[in-house]
Amino acid sequence: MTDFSEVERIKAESRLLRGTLAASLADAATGAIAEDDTQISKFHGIYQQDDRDLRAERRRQKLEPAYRFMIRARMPAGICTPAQWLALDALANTYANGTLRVTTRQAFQFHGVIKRDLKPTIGAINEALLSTLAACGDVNRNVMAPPVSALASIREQTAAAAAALADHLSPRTGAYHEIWLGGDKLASSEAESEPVYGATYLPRKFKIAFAIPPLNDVDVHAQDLGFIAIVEDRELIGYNVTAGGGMGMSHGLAETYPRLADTLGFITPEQVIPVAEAVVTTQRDHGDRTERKHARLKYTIDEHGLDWFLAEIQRRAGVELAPAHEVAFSQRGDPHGWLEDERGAWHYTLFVENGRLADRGEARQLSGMRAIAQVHEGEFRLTANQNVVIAGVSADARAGIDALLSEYGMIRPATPLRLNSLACVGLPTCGLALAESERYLPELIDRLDKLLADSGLDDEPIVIRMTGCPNGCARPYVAEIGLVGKAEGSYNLFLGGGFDGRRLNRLYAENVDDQGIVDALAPLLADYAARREADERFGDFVVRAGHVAAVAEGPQVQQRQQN
Ligand code: SRM
Ligand code: SF4
Repeated sequence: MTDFSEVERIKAESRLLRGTLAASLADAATGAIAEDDTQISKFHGIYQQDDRDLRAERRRQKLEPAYRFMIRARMPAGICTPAQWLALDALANTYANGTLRVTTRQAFQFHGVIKRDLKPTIGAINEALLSTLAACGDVNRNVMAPPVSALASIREQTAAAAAALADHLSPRTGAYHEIWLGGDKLASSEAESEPVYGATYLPRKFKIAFAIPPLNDVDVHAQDLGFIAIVEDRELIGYNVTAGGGMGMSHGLAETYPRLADTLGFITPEQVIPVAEAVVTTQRDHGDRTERKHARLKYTIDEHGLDWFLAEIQRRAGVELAPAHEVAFSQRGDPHGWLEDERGAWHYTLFVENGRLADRGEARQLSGMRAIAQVHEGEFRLTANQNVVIAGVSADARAGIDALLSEYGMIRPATPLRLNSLACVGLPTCGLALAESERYLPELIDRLDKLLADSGLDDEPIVIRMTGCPNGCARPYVAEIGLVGKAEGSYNLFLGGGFDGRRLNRLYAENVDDQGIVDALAPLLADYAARREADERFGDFVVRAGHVAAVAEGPQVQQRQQN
């Protein structure tokens, strides 16, 4: 295995994800787990981190870093019940840092859990009938599907398909039950098998989303595999299949790049699972296991060519894909506030800035959601835009929800720019962050809002996204304004992404600080206000006006960023 990456060795020796995790958890001499286990724990939904705000001081005091763990609970299509919400909320306060974090993949994260509290936290998540298994790691991650659609039955069908697919692609190892839930130890893992993944799982993470046009809230073209619902006469007739999307890149490594998915063709709803399995096993067998930075499906497709890839999928699935249908996307943001669906059920989308549910002064979104969960009879759905939908409210129950939203100060005035903003977690928990993200974007938006107001653009829903490093967790390369951390206080500014998520943006300015961002955007926004055409989006304008170079439109677009 000499050519294989170190993580491949760790997986191969892990006995289907056991590693030495049990011993690591029992070791009271350190707040950390063994180094190899930090890779294996990801498959169990756990990341070892340390509080980076405390690093220097801990070092000065000659203490080990303040090790804390992030736990991710996955939920296909972002759906959970009020009882599950209450269980997670209790854990946030008992074992985590008193906040709940909604992620850009419709999942929940807990931050700040110490080692000895991992077991009770994971036990309680499972008691609530949720799981952290495969929330991270080289496997299929949380499967996304739209949380709201005026077409209730189509939403239901895509959510059910997402759940079935998540189940089908879930690891089969008994390690999770054994380590976290007191399940019986197997004498040997040889009795077990991973029918889809095999003993070394995938070369890298793998991501799937369902979308219902015209809403592209899940950024379907940024996913390894996408299913775009095709609806005729209000009936779901099947899906366009897309493959090869991904955001991650590394500064200074030109062979890494964000890429939008290609469209492969059309399939019927019954063909979703065989086609998905064919894509996953193709990536399992042909993905790069020597270099993790080059191991995502997007690179496998670029190496082997799209024709080869399509032929391989069709052969493995025993399915011939039909020509894709025309689709148009016109919106990516969530429909904030109340929305009624075709069956007369009401859904309230609550804006949660950067996904952090917390109590801050009079704005008590965490407590407010707890109060709502105590009376709500429908369900909750997390959105890929880091918001929460209080779903399935009867007309009679609306007033009660409204009263709680206002009692807990949960609705704060927010401009369209803020409502269309996303920031990844970044500092202080993310070990890969080069710059602030979640803690900084709200302030920057205050300043940009002033610029927009000065140019009479306060009603413009410009999509702005920030990440603390180039990995792209808030999908910044499909934003109209993308800010990607390079170093403390310094960002690369990308402009010109398509409003519909179907065009990558371009690098516009490097290493800009707070004032540099404002200075770079001020003349562009003024020009936009002066010269834009009717209904022209900012991302389209900067391309048309020549502020950034044009890139090809359409699903096959691919752009290698300048580094
Ligand atoms: Fe991510 C790694 C947070 C969505 C691309 N991501 C990380 C880690 C786990 C850092 C690490 O490896 O040590 C971050 C934990 C931070 C923390 O303290 O919580 C992290 N990623 C997140 C979340 C929480 C961002 C958020 O603010 O919501 C999202 C959790 C999603 C979930 O529930 O599963 C999150 N990450 C994404 C997305 C968006 C998406 O999935 O649609 C992407 C871009 C799409 C893609 O995968 O290409 C993304 N994360 C990455 C990458 C780059 C992967 C690559 O191909 O290069 C890394 C780094 C890695 O894997 O080595 C990464
Ligand atoms: Fe961390 Fe980078 Fe992802 Fe932000 S984009 S959460 S800084 S890995």
